[in-house]
Amino acid sequence: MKIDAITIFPEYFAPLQLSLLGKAQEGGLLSINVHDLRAQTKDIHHTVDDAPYGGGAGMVMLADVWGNAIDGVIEDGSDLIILTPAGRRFTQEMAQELSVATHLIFACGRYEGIDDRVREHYSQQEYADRNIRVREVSIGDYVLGGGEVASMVMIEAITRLIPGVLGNPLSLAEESHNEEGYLEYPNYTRPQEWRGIEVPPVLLSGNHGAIATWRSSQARQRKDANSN
Ligand code: JF8
Repeated sequence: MKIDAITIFPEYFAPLQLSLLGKAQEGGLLSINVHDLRAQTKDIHHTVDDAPYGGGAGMVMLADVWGNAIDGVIEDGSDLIILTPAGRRFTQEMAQELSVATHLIFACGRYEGIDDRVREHYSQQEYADRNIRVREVSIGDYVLGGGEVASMVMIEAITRLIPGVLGNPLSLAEESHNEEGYLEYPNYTRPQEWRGIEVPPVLLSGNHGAIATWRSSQARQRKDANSN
């Protein structure tokens, strides 16, 4: 999988070179390239924004600068992901869908976001004919200062599903047993007693049936207790 992220703050993406993602890139399973949007500007002030038509607070990012940046990376089969609080909610299901993509482009806006003609342009039939899909995505119902952190959340959730990127492939097989794709029961490791609190005895019983039953019951209780 190839990932291109376009941003006015490339330094935000430094953590993607660490840990398992760094290893995956060294191994050639994955390549992540971060692009400075300002490299596409032609004026002396490297302008990326302007006041909104119709008035209102804040600034809107320029369609032409974004168009030039995206044109520089887009190819047949690309998925163009535009981060916006108004987008479709990012879920584990969407992560699974995107984990089989060949090329993801993350457009990370700032200010009041990107001129909507960018979304409209790359949604046109000529791009659809090249198997290019545009999605507006939000990672959740809260307001961030820009798309950078949201895109890193998505990159972590998506890339860990690529075979060989996650350290331990068995944990993925186990995850697939529940539809949400994560383990929701409480976990324990040594010591057996810590600050007067014992590990639940069933986990030491060696009875794998009883352990599975206890874990699903705990998962249910925990889900109920945390349901909004
Ligand atoms: C932004 C550009 C977002 N869940 C989310 N909350 N806020 C954002 C977001 C994304 C892009 C921009 N402000 C300016 C906020 C996502 N994804």
